[in-house]
Amino acid sequence: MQVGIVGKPNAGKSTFFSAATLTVVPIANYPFTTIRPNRGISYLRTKCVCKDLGVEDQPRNSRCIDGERFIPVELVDCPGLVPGASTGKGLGNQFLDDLRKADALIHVVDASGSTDSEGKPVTAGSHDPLEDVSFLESELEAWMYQILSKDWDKITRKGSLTAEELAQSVAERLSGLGLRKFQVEGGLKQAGLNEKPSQWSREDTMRLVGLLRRESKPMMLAANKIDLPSSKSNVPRLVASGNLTVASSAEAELALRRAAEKGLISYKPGDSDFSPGASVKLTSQQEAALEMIRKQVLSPNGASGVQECINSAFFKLLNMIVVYPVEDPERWTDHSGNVLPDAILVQKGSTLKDLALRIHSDLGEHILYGVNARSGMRLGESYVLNHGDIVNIVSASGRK
Ligand SMILES: Nc1nc2c(ncn2[C@@H]2O[C@H](COP(=O)(O)OP(=O)(O)O)[C@@H](O)[C@H]2O)c(=O)[nH]1
Ligand SMILES: [Mg+2]
Repeated sequence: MQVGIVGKPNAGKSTFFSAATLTVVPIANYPFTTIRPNRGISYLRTKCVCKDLGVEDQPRNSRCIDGERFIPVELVDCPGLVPGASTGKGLGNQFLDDLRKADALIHVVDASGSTDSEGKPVTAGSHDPLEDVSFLESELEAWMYQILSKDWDKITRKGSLTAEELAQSVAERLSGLGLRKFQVEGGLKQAGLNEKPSQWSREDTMRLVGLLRRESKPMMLAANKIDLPSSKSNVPRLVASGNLTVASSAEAELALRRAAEKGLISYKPGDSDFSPGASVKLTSQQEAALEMIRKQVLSPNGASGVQECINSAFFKLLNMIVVYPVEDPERWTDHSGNVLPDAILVQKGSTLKDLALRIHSDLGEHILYGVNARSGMRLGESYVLNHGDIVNIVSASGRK
């Protein structure tokens, strides 16, 4: 699963991306935070089950700091989207390529209204960030409409199609966006469209496209630059737009992570405050800058918001949960004795067998049953996993 950072130029996308991928706590499996210039590893933060169990864990695929589990996820910093993009303006193949691969989007919005619709600086508060929201949605939809309507007459010429055939042709056209046939069928039903596409109006098609956009690219807002005073009145307006919205200051988060990296402060991404570093003494200038972040961002907002955006994208937009597979259900370890070695992200609704297949195809194909490692209860292969489950999978090809 991959989350794309989108928005107009100068909204703070790259700052957000740099902050979110600056690893204060690198883990062995991911020595590089940047995979390619615009692709990087960020971390989800979730309360680790080690505290519940009262054990000291030895994570392998993730990190645990003070009982908080940090699980690697992929982020993509997409090029800025400007008005007219769907007709070719400033919209390179790079953008489409990045967008295609993203499973969900974080739209970084300049909530301070200090940049116009193309990202050029204007007087703070003079641009309405709500415009950027509807604008990006309609650009994406215009682009999807174009893809869909290419050779559309080939479909419509046939006159009446079966529901199946129609969903198939629409899904084929939009397959690059990761849309599946059943999702298109749902969209057609919800849009109340019949099997005679020749009778559809442009509004009909656009309604369908709107539904399919939400389905294939669920999006949330990072109401960014909340350290600037003109953001104050805009954040509630962005929340009221109905989109999942998290207020953020990417710049503050970047400064905090850099300070933590240098040992100047003790701070974990997502913390509501920082404390002095163990050894290094701050200059008065550094102290003043950090105090400003505390006063303008952390105190009023509860956190910088960047970590909450990453968490919301995976937990809320993509409906992921975290489960902990173990090989020894009594000691919660892998075969080398590491306690709670792996924290794995799966989609809500996944079964034990889905998890087994994720770990290894062999394990999934030969699964016999599972064990809930907290209760010792046996679980069937169709058991639906819950967030925080610790499970042992028993297969005919050996225990895992
Ligand atoms: N005040 C403030 N400025 C920010 C914030 N995030 C980014 N910026 C500034 O906005 C400008 C554009 O940022 P950048 O990340 O390059 O935007 P992009 O074009 O969307 O990638 C830079 O000058 C950043 O320092 C923030 O949270 N607060
Ligand atoms: Mg950028």
